[in-house]
Amino acid sequence: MIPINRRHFLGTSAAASVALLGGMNRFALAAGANLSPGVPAGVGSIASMATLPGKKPLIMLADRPPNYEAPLEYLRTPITPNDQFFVRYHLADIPEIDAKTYKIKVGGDGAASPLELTLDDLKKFPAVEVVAVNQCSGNRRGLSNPHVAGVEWGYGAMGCARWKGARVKDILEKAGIKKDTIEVAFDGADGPVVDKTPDFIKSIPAWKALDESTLIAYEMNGQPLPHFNGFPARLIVPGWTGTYWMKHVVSINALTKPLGGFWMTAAYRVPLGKFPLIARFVSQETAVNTPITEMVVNSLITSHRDGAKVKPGKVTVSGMAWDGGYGISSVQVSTDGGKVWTAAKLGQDLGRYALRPWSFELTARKGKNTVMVNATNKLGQGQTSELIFNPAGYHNNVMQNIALVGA
Ligand SMILES: Nc1nc2c(c(=O)[nH]1)N[C@H]1C(S)=C(S)[C@@H](COP(=O)(O)O)O[C@H]1N2
Ligand SMILES: [Mo]
Repeated sequence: MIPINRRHFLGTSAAASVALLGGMNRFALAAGANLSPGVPAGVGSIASMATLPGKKPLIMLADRPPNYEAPLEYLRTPITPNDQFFVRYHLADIPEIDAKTYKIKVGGDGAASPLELTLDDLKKFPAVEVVAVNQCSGNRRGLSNPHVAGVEWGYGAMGCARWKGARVKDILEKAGIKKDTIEVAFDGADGPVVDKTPDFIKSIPAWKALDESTLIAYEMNGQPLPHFNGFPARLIVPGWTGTYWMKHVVSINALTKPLGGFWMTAAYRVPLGKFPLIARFVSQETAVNTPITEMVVNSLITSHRDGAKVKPGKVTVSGMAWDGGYGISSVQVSTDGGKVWTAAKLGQDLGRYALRPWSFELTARKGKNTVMVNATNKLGQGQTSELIFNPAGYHNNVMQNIALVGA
C-alpha cells in the first residue's frame, strides 16, 4: 500500500485530528446567503461556510466525507483558482500522500507488461495541457423537483482548470495494452472508513482512455494539485462528468471484461434515451440505463443572483457556458420570458472543454426584470426549459430564469 504520513479528519493520532479541525474555520451564519435558490429548505440548517486547509471558504454540505461547493462568486472567471475549487469525496478515509514514495501500479488482464510509475516517471512522459471543466454529475441535484436523495448540491459543484499531465494513452502503451481491452479502471488512495462500504473504483471505456486529452494530471493551473483535488495526481476525463476524475490515483488497470462493483453497476447511472448524449459507454449499458458519460450543454449566470437589486438603466449580465466537449457556439438571452432571444457576446475561447464566458447588456426597468439564458453547442444541442427528471438528479441543464429588481 502507499505510505501515509497524515490523515485528514480521521487522524492516525488524536493530536493530528484536533490540529486539523482547529484549522477549519466555520461561519455557519454566512452559508444561507450563499445557497442556490431552490435547494431543499433543510440544506440551510446543515450547510455552513467552512475553510479546508489550503482553501478559501466553501459551502460545506458535508465534512465526512468532505463535500464542499463553490459559492457563485468563485465561478466568475473561466479558470477557477485552486483555492476556490469545489471538493467532492465519497469516502472519508483520505490519506495525505508523500510525493516521494507515491506510486501508480499499471496492469490488469489487458496489459502485457505491467509496471509501476513514480511521480518522476509520470513527468517523463510528454506533458500535455488541457483546460477542462470538472463538474459533478450531481451538480444542481438540490434543485430537482421533486427532490431526490444525495448531496443536495446547488450550482457550485463545478470548476474549470488548466490541467497538465501525462496521457493515459502513453502510459497504457508502455504497459503493453492489448487489443481486447474494453475498459480501463482507476482506483484512488482514499478508502472507506468501514469495510462494508465499497471502495470507489471507476472505469471508462477504452476508447475514452485512449483519447489524446485524457490525462493523469500532476498540475492544476501551474501548481501541484491541492490535496483535496487529488494530490499528487488525478485522472482528467475532458467532457465527462466528475465521477470519473479519480483523485490520488494509485492504480490503472486495463480490463478485457466490464468492471463490476457498486460505483459502476448501481451508482452514477441515467435512464437510456432521456438525454441527448453522443458519447456511449456500451460495455456497461443495460436494457434500461447507462453509466453517465459526457456533460450536457449548460450555462450559469455568475454576475447576479436571482432577485439581485440593480439600478434602472444599462446592466451587464454575464456568466459561463460549457458542454461535453463539442464546443459552445452561441449563448442566447431572453428578457421577455423566452419569446425573443438575442445573442450574448462570447468571451475568450480556452478550448472546447473549457468554460466559455459570455456577457449581455440589457436595459433594466424599475421593478422586476427577467433574464433567461440558453447555450447551444456546435452540434446544435441546447438546454432544456423543463427538468428531465431522473432518480439521481443528474444532468440538470434547465435554463436559468432569474429576476433582477430595478430600484
Ligand atoms: N479518489 C477519489 N476520486 C474522486 C472521487 C472520490 O470520492 N475519491 N469523487 C469523484 C467525483 S464524484 C467528483 S465530482 C470529482 C470531484 O473533484 P474535486 O473534488 O477535485 O472537485 O472527483 C472524483 N474523483
Ligand atoms: Mo461527482
